[in-house]
Formats: sequence, C-alpha cells, structure tokens
Amino acid sequence: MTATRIDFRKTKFLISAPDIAHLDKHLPGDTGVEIAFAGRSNAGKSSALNALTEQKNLARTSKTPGRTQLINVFELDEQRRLVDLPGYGFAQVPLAMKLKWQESLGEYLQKRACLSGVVVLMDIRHPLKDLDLQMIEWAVASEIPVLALLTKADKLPQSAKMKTVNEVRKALVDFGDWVRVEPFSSLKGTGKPKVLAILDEWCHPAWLEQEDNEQG
Ligand SMILES: Nc1nc2c(ncn2[C@@H]2O[C@H](COP(=O)(O)OP(=O)(O)OP(=O)(O)O)[C@@H](O)[C@H]2O)c(=O)[nH]1
Ligand SMILES: [Mg+2]
Repeated sequence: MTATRIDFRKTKFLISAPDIAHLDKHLPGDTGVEIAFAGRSNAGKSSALNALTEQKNLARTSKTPGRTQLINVFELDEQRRLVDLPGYGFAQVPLAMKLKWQESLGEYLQKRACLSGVVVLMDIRHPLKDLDLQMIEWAVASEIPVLALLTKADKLPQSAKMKTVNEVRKALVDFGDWVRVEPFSSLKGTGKPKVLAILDEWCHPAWLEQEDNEQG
C-alpha cells in the first residue's frame, strides 16, 4: 500500500463539459490543480480512472471507441481535479471535426494554467502514434510534466512488456525528467501504486502547499 496524501477513492464526479472549444464557459474556474487524462480512443482512459479511484462506474468505459465525447471532470477535493478527456484519433470522426478537436485539445494543454500534469495513455501494443507525441510535446512545451502510461499491459507477456517500456523510454529520452513512462493494467492493477504516487506528487505543488499551510 502506498501512503498517498490524497485519498483517491473519494474522487467524485463534478461536471461534464460538452467540448473544450469554449474552455472558460464550461470548465470550473482555472484555479487549484488539474490533472488531465489524454489518449487515443479506446486507450483505456476511463478504465484507468476507475481502477485508480477503485470505483467501478466513476468514468464510463466501453468497447465502442469514441464513447467518451464529453469532458468529464472529477473532484478530489476543493482544490484538485481529474479530467477525462475524450479520445483523439477516432477513425469514424470526420476530418474537419478531428482537426477542430485537436486544436481545442492543444489550446487546453497550452492555456489551462491549473494543469499540473498530463497522463498520456497509450495501448502498450500501439504506443507513440503521431497524436500521442503531439500531446506530449504540447504539454512539455508548457512545462507540464507527463506520465506516459502504457495501458493494457496484461495483454503482453512480461518480456515483451519490458521491451516496449524500454523502447518507449528511449524514444522519449530527450524530454528528460518531464516525461515518465510506466506500464499499467486496469484489469490487474499493475503499476497502480506508482501512478498514484505520481498523481499525488502533482497534486501537491509547492505553491499550493503554501496556501494550504496559510489556511491552516
Ligand atoms: N485487457 C485489458 N483491457 C482493458 C484495460 N483497460 C481498458 N481495457 C478495455 O479497453 C476498452 C476501452 O477502454 P476505455 O477505458 O473505455 O477506453 P477510453 O480511452 O476511455 O476510450 P474512449 O472514451 O472511447 O476514448 C474497454 O473494452 C476496456 O475494457 C486493461 O488494463 N486491460
Ligand atoms: Mg473513455
């Protein structure tokens, strides 16, 4: 058991936003700390959120890619939120919509001041597609740390799993400490303590600690 300061099991649904084109209108105020879960359709974002919070139906999951169309915002406490972003790269979506969506996603990553970390989830069998790299680049360019999470790790035998993890680490080495790479399985719980420790770290930036202390 890792001793995180935040009890992630207490995560609550806060609000759904229809799209991120008009951020300021739909999302909660740009204050406190926000951690976003991004990834291609079907990468396992919603499943990861459920596994990490030990809640079966916090974020809905589906076998049909593109299920999460809304941006779902979850609250850890008054100052801290997790955000389930809709999947990108869904084949059935018209190109114009895809481009619009990418633009909005880029804007969110670049302009949301409270964003303290981005988890980029990638199926361990298909990591580092163009848009995944784009997400990572946008985040790091805005000095937001990234956790590249290789999901569905249970689908590969141990040796193939470690081989992929090492390859992805090598491919992202130029980002230095800004990007960490870990295997994960929502099904088996693989990697959960590590991910929770990283989320917990992002939830406690020095400036927020100071405010916490001042408020007693
Ligand atoms: N074997 C296995 N399957 C998983 C794992 N995580 C997710 N899946 C499956 O992958 C599919 C997609 O999972 P979701 O969590 O809905 O993926 P998502 O990224 O939220 O998808 P969108 O909302 O469509 O973008 C579902 O059928 C899940 O059951 C995992 O760790 N292991
Ligand atoms: Mg989803």
